Amino acid sequence: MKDAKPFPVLKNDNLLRAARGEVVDRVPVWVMRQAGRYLPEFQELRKQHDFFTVCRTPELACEVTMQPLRRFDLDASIIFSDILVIPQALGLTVEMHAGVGPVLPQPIVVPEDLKRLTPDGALSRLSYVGDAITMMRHKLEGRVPLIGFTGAPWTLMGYMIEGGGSKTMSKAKAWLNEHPEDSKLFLNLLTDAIVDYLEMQVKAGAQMLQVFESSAEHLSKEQFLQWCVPYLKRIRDELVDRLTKKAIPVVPMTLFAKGAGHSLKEQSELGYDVIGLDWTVDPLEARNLVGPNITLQGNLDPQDMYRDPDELRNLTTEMVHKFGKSRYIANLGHGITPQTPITSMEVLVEAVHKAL
Ligand code: 1CP
Repeated sequence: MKDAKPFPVLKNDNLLRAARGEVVDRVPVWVMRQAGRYLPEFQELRKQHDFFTVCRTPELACEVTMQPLRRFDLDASIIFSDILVIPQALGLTVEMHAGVGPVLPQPIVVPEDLKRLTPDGALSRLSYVGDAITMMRHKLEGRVPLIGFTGAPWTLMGYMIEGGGSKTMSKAKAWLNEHPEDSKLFLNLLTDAIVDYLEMQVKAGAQMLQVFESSAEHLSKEQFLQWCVPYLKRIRDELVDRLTKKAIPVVPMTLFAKGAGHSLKEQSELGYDVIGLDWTVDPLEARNLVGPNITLQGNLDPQDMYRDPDELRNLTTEMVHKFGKSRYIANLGHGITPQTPITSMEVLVEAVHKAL
């Protein structure tokens, strides 16, 4: 992007400072899925446009990314997209069915099906995400940093085998047992695509990256260490290597492995700056396990957003007190759910900022 306009100067960099372990003015807060169905203006826009049309049209993706920032005093934005754009770019059809979620009508059933995937050219089919990121950096006018993201290999493999979301991921888990060599091939293929994709996002202007290993919750500790950790490490190492070789500044990275509180120490050794926690993890125990040099993110139970405002305020304050002001980014322990009252977001954000 030789002739590209420089990006506006960042005014609120508390998120990036927290990620790097620097002093913050206030505890930064953002919310996973902060753009989405709990916002009436999102629902309104979705009536006019199909989900993936929103993802693929930079103006629409930016509009939706901006929606929560107009309402709440958040410290970060996250580009509107979905983890399933990678399976799409690899040649699988992905549909978004109302009330169901993502559906992949021709999933990967047997190892032979891996031949249907089209890694060549996948990155160019994702260029619309880069376009949205670059546009969003300008539209933000430096107000807060912009986070880019990806699904992690095991989580993407799960959706691609199951043909959508699954309560058990049993077909994908059966693959790990029955086709271990092909599982490695599959996970490596996804890892390669992910590294390309994250590099592209950084070049486009992403100031921080989050890797969602949301389906870690279906694996035992042993399986997590075998089927997630090596690929998560490869993503971080290869991305840093590539950016460094090209003299592109490395951005902070967050690993959110839902349900992997059994392996916090192992997660802290993978090179990520930030470890995201779900609500099953105690903040003080997490800090003891990861040590002082990792930033923690999380971890209010999304269900607490349905409590009355005083209770929510108290729970949030208590959480922030437990984590403390240094090396901490406040968030929920998973995505905000569609029926959440708007006022709960206001209470949460204000309580985080006032806690310390
Ligand atoms: O019709 C709609 O509008 C669908 C709702 C929706 C939204 C708002 C989906 C379908 N995806 C999204 C956006 C989205 N997805 C973001 C946007 C940025 C933000 O504001 O945070 C992000 C970060 C994601 C990531 C994502 N998609 C994850 C990882 C995070 C997590 O929640 O664990 C996963 C697992 C998905 C898959 C997915 N996409 C959509 C749904 C409903 C699901 C989950 C389906 C399931 O497993 O049951």
